Amino acid sequence: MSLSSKNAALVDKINGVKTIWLTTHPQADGDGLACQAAMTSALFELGKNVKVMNFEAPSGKYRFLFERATGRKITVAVFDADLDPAPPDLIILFDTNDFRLIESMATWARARNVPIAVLDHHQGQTPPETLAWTDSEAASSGEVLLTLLEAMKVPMTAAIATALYASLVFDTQNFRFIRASARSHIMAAKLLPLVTEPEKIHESLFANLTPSKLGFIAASLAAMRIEAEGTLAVVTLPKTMFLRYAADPSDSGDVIDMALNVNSVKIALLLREDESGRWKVSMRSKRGFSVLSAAESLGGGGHSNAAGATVLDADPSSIELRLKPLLLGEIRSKMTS
Ligand SMILES: [Mn+2]
Repeated sequence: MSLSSKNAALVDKINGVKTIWLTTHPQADGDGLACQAAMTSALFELGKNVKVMNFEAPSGKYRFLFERATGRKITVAVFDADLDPAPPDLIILFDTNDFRLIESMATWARARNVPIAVLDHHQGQTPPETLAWTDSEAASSGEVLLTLLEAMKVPMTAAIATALYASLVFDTQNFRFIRASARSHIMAAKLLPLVTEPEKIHESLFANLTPSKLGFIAASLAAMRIEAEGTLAVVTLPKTMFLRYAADPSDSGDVIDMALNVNSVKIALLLREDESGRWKVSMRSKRGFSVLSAAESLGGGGHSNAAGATVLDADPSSIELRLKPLLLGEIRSKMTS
């Protein structure tokens, strides 16, 4: 395989340095974290000093990646510019190319001349001077990382294969979102001979309900309204709901996913109170319907099928009242077109 000059430059850089941090976007998910676990094992093989440096501790369902996926313990540190840690020679950012998401680290690194390389599968351009290994046709960052590790001729170990397999099943949601390509399945076929208990990975990522979380989901679904001839799902989750069930804010992701699994629902709207009077608005839509401009109307952003905003000093019914005409307008215009 011949490498583009940009890809070759990243390989040279990794080979030439000693200390590397691996980071990913805040509210890290199974793709970014699994890439970090796989890359840590790979860099251990190459004799590098590696540190996973994130913006929060990984949530419980992802911890297995750092416990089981390697023979050596992986330390996951939380970045704090004020502590001014000893700078590494290189930082690799996984699963996003948006430096605004890691602004505190990017600013800190720039002042210390630490380069940040990108390994990602999202749309978007990295600046020409940025070291990068990207493929926007890949269904997961893990798939992109596998090509890097193959190019670097890193021997495939059980630890690396297990973590890459976790990235793959997470980001494709069990091979559902494969971008109409066989690449995810081909990758799985390559990795599986080295993955001892693949079903355990599926269990950790997807079958991680607890009785209290089930209670939270049941109460959230009971509070959900399905309106406009079944096309719009709306759910409001006050902070008290999270406290009652000891639920994590990220647990609301399962609720909005379920709303969109209703066959008639085109758009799902979730309002979550993070602090008193501070509401996180999340919207999801089926293919062909966009929630981006509704999010932008509240000063937020995202992309066509998943967007959101944070609204301060508001009550949920007034937010809903502002959004509903936009969302219903979107549903009507796309359903009649
Ligand atoms: Mn991803």
